[in-house]
Amino acid sequence: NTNREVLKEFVRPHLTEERFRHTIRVTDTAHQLSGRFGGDSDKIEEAGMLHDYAKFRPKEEMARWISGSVELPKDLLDYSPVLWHGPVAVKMLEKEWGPLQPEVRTAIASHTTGKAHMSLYDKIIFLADYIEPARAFPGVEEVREIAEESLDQACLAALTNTIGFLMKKKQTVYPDTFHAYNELQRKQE
Ligand code: DGI
Ligand code: FE
Ligand code: FE
Ligand code: FE
Repeated sequence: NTNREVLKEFVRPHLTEERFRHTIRVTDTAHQLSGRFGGDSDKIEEAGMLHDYAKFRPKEEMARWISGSVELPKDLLDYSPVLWHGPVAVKMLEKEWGPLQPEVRTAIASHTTGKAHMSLYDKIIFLADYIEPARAFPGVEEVREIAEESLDQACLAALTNTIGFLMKKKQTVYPDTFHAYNELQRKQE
């Protein structure tokens, strides 16, 4: 796949070797999920390969992208900087890569927190990032099993784990993470 090669060489200089390998695993996992649940493979490929593009940008630089953008939510600045790299990546990529298709943009922007009304692409990238084979979070194996059957239920399980983990560590939880959780939980009821 030539596009994958182009994407690889584009992202590689921005990532560590370990993060680069994670990026490949997320893209492969997203492809597998897409085989099960649908979606266009070129969009999956692009979102997977680009999702952590901004992961190693300095905090100050990411904060400037957020403050300077009319589109990015300013309340991100009240929450952990680990949440910033997704939304910031879409702004940086528009400048440094080129226009992104809307499905690719939102999948990258929401990959860390989730959000309400996630699209098929948002869910696939969010879940692939959580269950890629090298992930070893407590409970990840159960989420992998659920992902064999249901994209919504697997995302819900991942969100439940993440929220529980953050609360246990007495960390704040970004509201979009609760919105994603609430919506999928309601669907189950
Ligand atoms: O970039 P990756 O490491 O591949 O993965 P990611 O973008 O999903 O980031 C994972 C981290 O983000 C993990 O430590 C949990 C954290 N996280 C996810 N949602 C929230 C959150 N941290 C806070 N403080 N609040 C959230 O809502
Ligand atoms: Fe990430
Ligand atoms: Fe994630
Ligand atoms: Fe990631």
